[in-house]
Amino acid sequence: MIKYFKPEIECAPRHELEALQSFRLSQQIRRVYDNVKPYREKMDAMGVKPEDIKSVKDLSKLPFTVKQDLRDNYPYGMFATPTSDVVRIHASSGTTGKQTVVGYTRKDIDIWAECAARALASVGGDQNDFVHVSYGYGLFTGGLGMHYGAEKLGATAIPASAGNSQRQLEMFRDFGSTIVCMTPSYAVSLIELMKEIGMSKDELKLKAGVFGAEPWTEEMRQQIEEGLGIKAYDIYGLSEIMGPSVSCECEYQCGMHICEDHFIPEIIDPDTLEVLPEGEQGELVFTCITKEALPLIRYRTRDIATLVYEPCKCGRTHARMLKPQGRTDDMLIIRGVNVFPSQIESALLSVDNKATNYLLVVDRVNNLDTIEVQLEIRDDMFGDNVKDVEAYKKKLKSAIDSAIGVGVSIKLLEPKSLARSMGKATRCIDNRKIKNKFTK
Ligand code: DLL
Repeated sequence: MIKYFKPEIECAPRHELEALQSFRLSQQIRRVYDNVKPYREKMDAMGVKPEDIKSVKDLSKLPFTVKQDLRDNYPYGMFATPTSDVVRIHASSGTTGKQTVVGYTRKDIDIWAECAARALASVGGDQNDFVHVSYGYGLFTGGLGMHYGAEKLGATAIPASAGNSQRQLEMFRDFGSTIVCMTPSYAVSLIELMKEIGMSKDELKLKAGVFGAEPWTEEMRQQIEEGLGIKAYDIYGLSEIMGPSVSCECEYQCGMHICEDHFIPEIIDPDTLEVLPEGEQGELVFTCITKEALPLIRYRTRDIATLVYEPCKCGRTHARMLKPQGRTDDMLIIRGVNVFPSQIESALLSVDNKATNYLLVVDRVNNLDTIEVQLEIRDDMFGDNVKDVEAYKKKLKSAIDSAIGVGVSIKLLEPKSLARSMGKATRCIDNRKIKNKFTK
């Protein structure tokens, strides 16, 4: 049975949804113009007044926002409310530059909890579920975001946070967890641990999981579904816009429904900044139409995705975003060819669907870019036959080379030599950047 948290909104006819978006957008732009100096300045510079924004069709008249705007106005300069109305802050997990601070009013927290409740309902959750939250609790939005969603749904939240993996597995079993929330890479390392300690998925009551905060492939989905005996759903979000549950898959697993009554999505060409037609891949941009504390307008996420507006079999009418293919800033340029780490992961897993412990090491040797794919071997993989090892390496190399159009080298590592992630996994080290930093 398909479950919804708020069917009248999630399944509203598109014309009603668009009318609501237009109304909220025009009100939001007025608020932002009056209360956020950097937006007032940007709009004035473009000659746009709040009264010019009457409907979603006027969105393209508005200025974009980028992460640097938040950094330039650190910490609270983009807030539209006094900090006395802000009941919580989180900070983005950016690895480069200054972290960015995001804030929420009480109403923002309520709306966020509702979006997270919708996400959990869309994967089949209800008040009978035990929602085990293994995203980190703290400045990262993952833990508290899903926790409030579970409570809003009326389910039982288990605030496990990340870490202490064996305890996590024991809690799954002893507390009867039915839905898990964690990064896909952490799920993979828990599956590995289950094998080591001899725990079977049949001892668990898990039925579904919402996995996000980092890119993952269909091959990895299959591995998690098999390893935990569940359905694995993709969930997306970012701190600047809200946190987890900006969008989430439904039981049909065919793209993540965006909470469009709160966030208007667009896809743009990151070079020309032109809005792209439906179905084209480009940079995802969001406008927050109900956020009070930090209402970002046309925020450029850097995530590369595609929007689909076709009605979904689940009955939800809200647009779906297809699995993000990576970030514009994650894209590697190897000898002039654009390569996304996710393409390599897909090729790797198409040859060996258990090969999830890998690391890409990019370097420049004699002025030539190189990629080494480091991959852990598993105890059960080969006997003593060196030929098997060579054949395996050859197969991997040829799948990856043809997927990305650039030759890679494969290095097999001892089991357990790569660090396991409990949050967002590090999949790529680009030594060219480190060298540039020091040679500058
Ligand atoms: O990662 C929020 C989140 C928590 C989402 C838990 C889902 C689950 P940030 O730390 O600000 O927020 O990182 C946001 O992570 O711009 C994407 O690049 C990436 N990301 C998030 N979800 C997905 C996903 C949280 N499902 C950044 N697939 C985003 C691919 C994702 N990338």
